Amino acid sequence: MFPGYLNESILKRAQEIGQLDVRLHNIRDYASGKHRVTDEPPYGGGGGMVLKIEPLSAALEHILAQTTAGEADLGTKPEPTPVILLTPQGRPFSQKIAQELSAHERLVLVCGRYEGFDERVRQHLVTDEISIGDYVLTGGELAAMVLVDAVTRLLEGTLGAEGAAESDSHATGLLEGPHYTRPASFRGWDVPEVLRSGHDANIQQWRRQQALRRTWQRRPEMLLTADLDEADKWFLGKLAEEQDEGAD
Ligand code: 6GU
Repeated sequence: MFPGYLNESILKRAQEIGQLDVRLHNIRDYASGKHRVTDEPPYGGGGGMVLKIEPLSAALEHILAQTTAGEADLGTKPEPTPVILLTPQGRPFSQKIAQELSAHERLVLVCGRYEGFDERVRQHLVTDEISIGDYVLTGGELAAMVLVDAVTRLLEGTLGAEGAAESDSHATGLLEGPHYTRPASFRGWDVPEVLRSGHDANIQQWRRQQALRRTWQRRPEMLLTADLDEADKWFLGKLAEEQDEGAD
């Protein structure tokens, strides 16, 4: 399920430059008995299958004992290694959480394709639970890849010339404003004059105001926690006035 996405573009480059090392482990390999059973019906009945604790415990024990490429850094990075269960019941994933996680030398992501996990997994084996949104996926794998992607692009050197993570939507607490490239006019649809003016201060101001405008229009609640200066607040006041006038 993972190699296709891992072997393209930025995640591929991150591995080539030694910033990302993904190791896949099949929980079944840690299950005992001829049939290597990893799931069973729940105590008390009720249908569905539940991930057993022993194979996951054995897998985690093995994985946490492994060394990482950046082993020397382990002592200097936040510890202990987060062991993250991907589940719709987890805390909602966000850019802020991606930033927190990117400080760790190593992350362990636990994906299940089960009705549920034995509750003792939550209580004793994992340190965190994360959801990528309020909808249900058939398994945690896609969610794990979402997390790997969002964290990897924050690591030094991964974006190269392609972009700066600092100005991304959400990184600043605001949505990004619009971008344009050539041609200056297409079917009479023109690029805003200010962007072609070469006047850097005006361009920076315009970009900031566009980011504020877009956030105001689409995700106004983000403005409550964004880092805003006096000029930003003045501009938002103007947007509010515009809206009031429109309502008349
Ligand atoms: Cl992390 N896992 C599953 N199975 N479904 C989800 C999810 C995770 N986040 C949102 N839906």
